[in-house]
Amino acid sequence: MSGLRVLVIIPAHDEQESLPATLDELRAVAPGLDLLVVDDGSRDGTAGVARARGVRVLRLPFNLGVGAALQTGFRWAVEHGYDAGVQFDADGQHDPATLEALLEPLRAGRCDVSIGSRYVQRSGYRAPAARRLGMVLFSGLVSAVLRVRITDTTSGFRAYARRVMEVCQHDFPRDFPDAPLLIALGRRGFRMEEVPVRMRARRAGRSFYTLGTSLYYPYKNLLASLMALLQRPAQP
Ligand SMILES: Nc1nc2c(ncn2[C@@H]2O[C@H](COP(=O)(O)OP(=O)(O)O)[C@@H](O)[C@H]2O)c(=O)[nH]1
Ligand SMILES: [Mg+2]
Repeated sequence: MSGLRVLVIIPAHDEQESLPATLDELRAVAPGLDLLVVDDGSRDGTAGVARARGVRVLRLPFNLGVGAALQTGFRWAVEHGYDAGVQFDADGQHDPATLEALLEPLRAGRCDVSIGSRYVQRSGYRAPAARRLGMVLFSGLVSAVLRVRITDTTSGFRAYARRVMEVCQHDFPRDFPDAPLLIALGRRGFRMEEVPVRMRARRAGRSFYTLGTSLYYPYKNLLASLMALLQRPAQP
């Protein structure tokens, strides 16, 4: 399956500062991959800087959040015949040099979702303390439920096989596509594998994990994870 058609889906919200360098680097390092920017109701020039580079842009009418942006990308990928989709941050945190390693388990047919993890191997990345605590909690929860060790549930660097995107285009957790998404996918029988990656600091702008969201997020995410556990998986 080396001839996999891959779409790199880049959710972007007010990322005009970071996006140009992110797109240029992707083009330089992974020239064979198609790029799609999903502009999530940005108020800045996000769509413009992408289009100026000839990159296709889907614009959501207003801010719907990372999950909806990703789901939009999945739907587009399925409709346009892609075999796999890669979720990739607009802010330059993800290194395109590790894209091939991320895709390898999919190409080899070992799994359906491959997750770029900061914690499989020691890396220079150190998240803020509150976020680290949440990561330990959710990695424990997801690993226990799915009986496969997932160290990085909030990683936004993942590759999804077409069959996963086919399901997710219709059925997708609201808000954060983190632990609840992994639980829902695992319960549908999709196989997951982590690939060690290094992550960098974002180039500019702010993470959507602010003080407010990092206090609110764990409660909401825990509830959403429990919901994902209770829900009967829809048949694909
Ligand atoms: N801040 C924010 N980012 C969004 C939204 N929708 C899509 N994104 C994009 O989703 C990606 C991940 O967000 P980011 O703030 O980098 O999260 P982090 O890497 O987990 O700290 C970035 O490329 C954002 O531009 C949204 O509603 N808010
Ligand atoms: Mg980021």
